[in-house]
This record gives sequence, C-alpha cells and structure tokens, in this order.
Amino acid sequence: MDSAPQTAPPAVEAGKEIIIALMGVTGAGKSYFIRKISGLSEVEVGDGLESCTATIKPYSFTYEGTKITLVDTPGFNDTHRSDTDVLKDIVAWTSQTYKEKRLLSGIIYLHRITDVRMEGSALKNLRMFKSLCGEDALHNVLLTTTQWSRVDPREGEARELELKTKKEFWKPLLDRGATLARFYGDRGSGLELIHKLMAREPKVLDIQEQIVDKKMDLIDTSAGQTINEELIRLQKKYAEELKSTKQELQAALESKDEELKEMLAEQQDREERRLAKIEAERKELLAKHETEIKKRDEEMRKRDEESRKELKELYAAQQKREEALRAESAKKDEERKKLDDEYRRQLWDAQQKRDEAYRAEAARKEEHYKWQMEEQRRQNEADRRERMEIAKSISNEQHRAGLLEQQLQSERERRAQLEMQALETRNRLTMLERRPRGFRDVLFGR
Ligand SMILES: Nc1nc2c(ncn2[C@@H]2O[C@H](COP(=O)(O)OP(=O)(O)OP(=O)(O)O)[C@@H](O)[C@H]2O)c(=O)[nH]1
Ligand SMILES: [Mg+2]
Repeated sequence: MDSAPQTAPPAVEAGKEIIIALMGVTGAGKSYFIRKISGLSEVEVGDGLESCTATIKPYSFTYEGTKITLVDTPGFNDTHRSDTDVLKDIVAWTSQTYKEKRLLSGIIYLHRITDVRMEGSALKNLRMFKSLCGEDALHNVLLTTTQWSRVDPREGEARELELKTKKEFWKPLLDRGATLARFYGDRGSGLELIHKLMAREPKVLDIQEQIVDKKMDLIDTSAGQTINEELIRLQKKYAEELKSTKQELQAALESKDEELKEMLAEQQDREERRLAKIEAERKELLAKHETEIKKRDEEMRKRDEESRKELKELYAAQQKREEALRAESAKKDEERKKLDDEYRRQLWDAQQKRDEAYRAEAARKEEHYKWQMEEQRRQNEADRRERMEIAKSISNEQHRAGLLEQQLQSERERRAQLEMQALETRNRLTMLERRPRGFRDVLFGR
C-alpha cells in the first residue's frame, strides 16, 4: 500500500524543472524508485543479479504542477560494460544538460540496507560517486538506504549506524553536508525525499565543471583518475597473480600431475584474459587521452595560426582605422578651428556693434540731458525774468497805489476843505438867510 507523503511539496517557481539523479550500485533500487514515484510503467526494474539499466535515462513527469525529471543511471561494476564506458555515458549526459543550463537539484544515492557488508562494488560506486559529485554538490545529496521491508528493523538500524559513523563509508560525506535518508519502498516515502530536494538550490557537479568549464580530458577528471587508480591497482594485482600461476604451472610441467597442469593452464588462460581486459580498458582511457592530446595540439596549432592570422588582419585593419581616424580628426580639427575663428569674428563684430550702439545711445542721452539742462536753465531764466517783471509791476502798482493813495489823501483833504468851505458857505448862507432880504440879493448879485 502506498502511503501519502507527510510533508507538503515546497513552493517551486513556475516553469522550473527539478532534475534529480539516482545513483548507486546495481540492484540498489534506482529504477524501482523511479517507477514508484513517477508511476511510469516503461521504467525497467531488474529481476536478477545482473545489471538491468544499461544507459543513463531521464524520466519526466508532472508532480503538483512542477516538472520533475528523475535520471536513472547505470551502476559501476556493471556486468555488461566497463567502468570507463559507464563514466563516458554519465559524462555525456551531465555535460549536455550543463551546457543547456539544466542543473541537478539533487542526487539520491541508494544503498540496500539488506547488504550485510559493504562489498568492493559498493565501495567502488561510493568512490566514483564522490569523485563525480565533488564537495560543493554534497549539500544536495541524500544518502538513502532501501529495501527496509526485507530486514529486521534492529539489524537495519545497526547497519545504518555503521554506514553513518565509519569513515570509509558515509561519515565523510555526511560531515561535508550530505543528508542521511531512508526509502521505505512506497510512493509517499519517495515523495518525502523529492520534497527535500525540490527546495534546494541546484548545484554544478565536479565532473560538469571539469569537462565543460575546464575542458579536461576524461582521464584527468577526478572520476577518470578514480577509475585509472582502480585499473592500475587491478593491473598490478592480476599481473602478480598471473606471475605466480605461471610459476606454479612451470613447476607442474616438470611434474607428472596432468590434472594439475590442465587446471593451472586454464587458470593462467583466465588470468591472462582478465589482465588483458584491464590493460585494454586502461589503454582505452589513456589512448583516448593521447589521441585527444594530439587532436587538441593540432586544434591548438590551427587555432593559433588562425588567431595569428586574425590578429594580423585585425592589426592591419586597426592601423587603417587609426589612419582614417587621424585624417578624420585632423579634418575635424581644421573645421573646428574655422568654426572657432568664424564664431570669434562674429562675436567680435557683435561686441563692436553693441559697443557702438551703446556709445551712440550714451551720446544721445548726454545730448538729451544737456538739452534738458539748457531748457531748464532757459525756463528758469524766463521764470526769473517773469518773476522780476511781476515784482517790478507789483512795485509799480504799489508805487502807483501809493501815489493814488496820496492823491486820494489830498483829494480827501481838498474835499474836506471844500466841505469845510461848503459848510462855511452854508453857515454864512444860513446866517444871511436869517438877515433881511435885500442883503441876500446884494450878496448874490440878484
Ligand atoms: N521490496 C523492495 N524491493 C526493492 C526496492 N528497491 C528495489 N527493489 C528490488 O530490487 C531489485 C533491483 O531493483 P532495480 O530498481 O532494478 O535496481 P537498480 O538500482 O535499478 O539496478 P541497475 O539498473 O542494475 O543498476 C528489483 O527486483 C526490485 O524490485 C525496495 O525499496 N523495496
Ligand atoms: Mg536500474
């Protein structure tokens, strides 16, 4: 029965593809895990001791709106292919995806908890895994035990503890950031592991960096070195074993033991083939390296020649461009000088005109001012004269008034005299009137 995952899937940005690789020894359950989680029936799961998944193969499906790609990989120590072949396959896929900027969100490294001992193949797979992955990507690695339903839980826990704590097993990886996990064989348990990796920042593997960025040859990569070291070790071991078999056979040839002779001859034959296989694989790894070096040298020589030619052409073109630029710049300088002169001349003319206009204006203003002053002076003079005229006429008038006053006075006096005379006359008349008539007639001549 498949259980549901206990955690919810983390939020993933829209359109992002989550790529997770499954690694581990043959029979660890990589294909089984992919089939369980993706639900894809085309994923081939092994049913015997022989390796089942021969080549690297991605399987994509949609989970909670996110595209998940689980990558099935063949284990090292494959029964059908050499380690070099498997490595080449892994290198081809990881390089291609890296060039497409599709990075791995994580790696689930599987290991059967049913394995009583960490066998040579398991250790080799672990070594290969470490050299492929590199330290930086370890934070996105889940070191996962499988097939828990096939062991007694206490036994399983004891083995897990051993894996966790032994420095030749998982301890160094766990110390450097990898996470210990369990897969219980059902979809829910697998999805828990997927959830853990969905939230991680995708990382570049050492093998991707070495092949794509540093353009290293396979043999020079960490993984290539690991295989080479293993091949050298085996080559030495097999050669020694063959040597001793040969010595034994030599000794047997001198004896009459036909059965032993036959057995040792067969053994020698087997050991020779075994050694030849190793030597062939090493040769494959090295030969490729040598031809690559030759090819690369040739390419570099060609590239060098091309770049020298290109450089020469570039230099000539640059010279030409500089010459043209110099001519252009001289022409521009000349034009600029002309423009400058013209501008300065126009500026001078304008200045002159302005000065002249200013001077004319100043002269006109001064003239006007003088005229105004003169006018003022004339006006003042006229006013002064007028005032004098007025004062003079006032004085004349006053004089005349004085004279008239005097005249009036003397007139008044005369009048007073006349009035006095008149009064006297009237008085005399009155007196006369009061006298007899004849006298009046005498007086007035009547
Ligand atoms: N019960 C159980 N059986 C499992 C589990 N994982 C794998 N198996 C069985 O183990 C056998 C090998 O599994 P695969 O998934 O083919 O192993 P693999 O890692 O893909 O192996 P290669 O393709 O050879 O590298 C199969 O018979 C699976 O049914 C698990 O978690 N539980
Ligand atoms: Mg498989």
